[in-house]
Amino acid sequence: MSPSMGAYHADEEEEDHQFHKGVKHLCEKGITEVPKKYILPVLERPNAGKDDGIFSNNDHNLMLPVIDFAQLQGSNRVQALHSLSKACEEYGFFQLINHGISSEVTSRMVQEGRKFFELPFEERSKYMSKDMFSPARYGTSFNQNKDRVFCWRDFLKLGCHPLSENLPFWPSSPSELREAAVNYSEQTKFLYMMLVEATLESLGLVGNTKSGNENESYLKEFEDGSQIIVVNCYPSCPEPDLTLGMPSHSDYGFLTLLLQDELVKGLQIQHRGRWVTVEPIPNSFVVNVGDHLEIFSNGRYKSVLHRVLVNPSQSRISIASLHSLPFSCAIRPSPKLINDANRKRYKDTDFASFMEYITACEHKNKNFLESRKLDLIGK
Ligand SMILES: O=C(O)CCC(=O)C(=O)O
Repeated sequence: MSPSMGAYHADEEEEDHQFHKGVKHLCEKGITEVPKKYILPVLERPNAGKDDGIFSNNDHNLMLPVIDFAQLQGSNRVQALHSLSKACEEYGFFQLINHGISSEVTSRMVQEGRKFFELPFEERSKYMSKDMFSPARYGTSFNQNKDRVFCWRDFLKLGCHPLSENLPFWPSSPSELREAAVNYSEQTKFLYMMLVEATLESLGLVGNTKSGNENESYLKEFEDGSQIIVVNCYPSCPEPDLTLGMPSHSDYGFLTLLLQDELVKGLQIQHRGRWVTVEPIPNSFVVNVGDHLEIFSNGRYKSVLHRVLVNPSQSRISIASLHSLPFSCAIRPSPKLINDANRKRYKDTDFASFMEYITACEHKNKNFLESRKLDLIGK
């Protein structure tokens, strides 16, 4: 190799190293165009297929089904459970209003999350780690160890269960982040447990007609389940048509509670073969079915593909609270939902297999879930 070739590779490596520091860092250095590292192949760009009507970008906004949590917990529960069930079957998503978490708790979480990304890079970088199980992890893109093309997102992931073991490792700056995140994680966990109970009831697995012990043992496993809070930061992007904040993916867990930016849209879900933009509703959570719930419900509830667009003039923050069963627990179709007419459609799995899978390959679309499907043809 000639000395100049060596220098060329060293330059490329140095440039690649820069991208691993995150999009915020890149923007702080001042850019007017999207670097090659973030440019998606034409068919994966936000407007691909727009002209032939297959996908839509800005022209199709979607009001997700709305579930009123107050009704779910009140005298209208039966009707609300029916709406929840239909939303999980047809959209895999719904917006939860009247959820009981105060706007002070949610806005403090957003505010402290935003402040974290405003810290000098040296402070943020203390939490950079390749360890997927790290209790606090600052990173960029979707899976920066595997992604060939990077996406326009930085994140802070906080492990929340058990809180006492994770908390000492969370960022100590900004000074109020820990307190805001503790409140937020406790309140979203409580809300999640109420939603789990409703979800299991809508599937006919717990409820008034079951014994107290039966209901309790079901719910105990969920209570001990995993929770990760992800603060997503999408800086404004000079060429938003060339890249994505997050590529098309489904969530691995049971349910995700997402606090969307109330002012800046960006979340798109795949619905009836089109990409549609979710209209934010102030003071609501976007709730979505994850892969584990699709498996647990034996395919009745759908873990739906979604992605995030970026914006030319405004940065965007979202906070996802991802919940599932304990890391060690087997994820399988509930035996009570399987019979001759509804055969088992998914192999048993667990969180460790998911981690192994994403560590070994680029996570794209629903490929983990696809790998768990049983071939029922001719059986
Ligand atoms: O930022 C958003 O609206 C969506 C985030 C998301 O899809 C995720 O955290 O998995």
